[in-house]
Amino acid sequence: LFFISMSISKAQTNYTESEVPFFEVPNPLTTFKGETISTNTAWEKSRRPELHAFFRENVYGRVPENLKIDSYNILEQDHNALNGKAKRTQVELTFTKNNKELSFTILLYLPKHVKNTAVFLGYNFYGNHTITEDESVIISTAWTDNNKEFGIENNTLTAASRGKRTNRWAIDKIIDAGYGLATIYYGEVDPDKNDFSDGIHHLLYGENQNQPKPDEWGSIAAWAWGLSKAMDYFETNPEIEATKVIAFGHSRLGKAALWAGANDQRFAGVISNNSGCGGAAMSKRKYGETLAVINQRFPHWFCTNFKQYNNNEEALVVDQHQLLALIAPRPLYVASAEEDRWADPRGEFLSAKYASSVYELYGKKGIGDMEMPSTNLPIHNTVAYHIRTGKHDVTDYDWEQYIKWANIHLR
Ligand code: GTR
Repeated sequence: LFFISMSISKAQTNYTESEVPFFEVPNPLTTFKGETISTNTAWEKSRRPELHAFFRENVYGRVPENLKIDSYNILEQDHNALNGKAKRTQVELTFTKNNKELSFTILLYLPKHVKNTAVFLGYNFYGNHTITEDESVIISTAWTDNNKEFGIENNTLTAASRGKRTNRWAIDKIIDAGYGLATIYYGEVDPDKNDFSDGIHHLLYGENQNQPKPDEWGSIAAWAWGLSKAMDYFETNPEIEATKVIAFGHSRLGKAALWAGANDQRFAGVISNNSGCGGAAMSKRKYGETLAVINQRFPHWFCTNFKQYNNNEEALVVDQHQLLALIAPRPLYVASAEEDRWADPRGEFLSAKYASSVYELYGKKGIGDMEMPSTNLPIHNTVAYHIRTGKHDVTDYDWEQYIKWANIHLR
């Protein structure tokens, strides 16, 4: 089924730059009523709120109620993890509402030689146990997609996939650089399927409600919510410098990280790794994945209201660079990969570029140039960007850049 739907969508996919339609880029600094914004105070008072509200009600969907952590429970802890250089904690957060319950587990590694640690926080796709060979990492019992490569059958995670994604998580580099790493299996917050009877959504339904209302959260907003709840926990943990937590995410989880950073200004920065359509890439370019395609294949990701823009990008009064602008003045890193045309690398770059006018209101350096930098030649301003060689993935090269950039802008 996957291949059939891929071939249908690929057939309609535009990968030719000269066929990108002409459109006017919605100006982050002009309000919906046409007023010009020229100070950061005016941005924060009028423009930022109206843009944020637009994305909340028409793109990702609003969170019906802000649940607090009911309890947190340290499931496991080891002061000599990763050959003695890190402290490992596995902490479970539990939420209850309407006699229903949801729990998810944060796997946290903190370098032993650093106090008040800055942390990279990001979801993983196939369970915390996939990101490391560390035998003590608990295997999630949450629903997962079947995957032959990872030996996943019956939608259940097993030890067969332990360590299968170590390539995407440069844990040693992160710890050696003095940062902590926190990760969560995204399926524990909301299983990634078009089914709203599970995950966090169903805890918050009103009477007779069985799916979110048109302006209420899809899965991306639910995942973003989970990152904020992890932040609630970090604020209670004295070993973590909660004012220095960077939300990180790859692909769909990069979309979630961006939305988390836009919603929750406690995040010190955001890294979008190959987030593409509905993430960093500009929708109006219709290059690679389009709104119609993403909303068809993943009807549960965005809110129902967003579907009115399928094959109708012209009607959008915003574009994704304005999502990025909501993160200003905090450091923002947008990363692309050369072969990842589906995610529209140029559209991701232009988004970072067009968000930069808002950063400049704060005296921060964004992306100055309209030309993309050469491959593997990163720009490490407050708004950072690189395009590396290779495919849709997270590599050591990516992490090396994130660490260098965090050293400049977070320390
Ligand atoms: C693709 C989807 C992309 C991206 C990716 C991923 O199938 O079309 O938008 O989110 O999945 O998350 O790996």
